[in-house]
Amino acid sequence: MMHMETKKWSTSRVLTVITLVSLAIGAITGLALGYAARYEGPQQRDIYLFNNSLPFDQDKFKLPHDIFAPDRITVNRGDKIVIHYINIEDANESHTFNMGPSAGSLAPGPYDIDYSIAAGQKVNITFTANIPGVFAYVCLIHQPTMTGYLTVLG
Ligand SMILES: [Cu+2]
Repeated sequence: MMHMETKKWSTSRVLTVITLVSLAIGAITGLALGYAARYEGPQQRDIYLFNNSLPFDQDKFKLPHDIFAPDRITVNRGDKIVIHYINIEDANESHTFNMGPSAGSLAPGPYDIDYSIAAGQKVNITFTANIPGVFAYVCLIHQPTMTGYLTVLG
C-alpha cells in the first residue's frame, strides 16, 4: 500500500495568508485609485494677468503702488501656458513682464520672457512650463512691488 503524503495547512495559517494577500491587494488598489484621482495630464492653462495698484501714497513710502493681479500662478509641469497680459491703466503708463535673462538678478530662471505693453493694450505670452520650480516674474518699471511668482509643480 502506498501512502501519498499531503501537507495540510492549519486553519490559522490559511487565515494568515488570506489576511496578508487581502492587505496587499487593498494597498495596491488604494494607491492606484489615489493616483488616478489626483493625476492631471498636461493641459493648456489660460491665465488673465493685469496690473493693479494699491491705494497708498507712493511718495510717502517711496515705493511704487503697482502690483500684479494675480501675483501667484501655479501650473503643472508640461502645461502649455497662455498668459493674457492686459494693461488696464487709464494713465499713459507701460508695464513689462520679464522672466529669466531679460530680468537680470530680479527674476533668474530658465524661462526667457520679455514683453512691454502700453496702457490699454493686451498681449498673449505663451510658453511651455517644462522645468519645475518657483520662478519670479517682474515688471521692470515698478520694482520691487510689481513682482509675482510662477510655481511649476514637478
Ligand atoms: Cu509696471
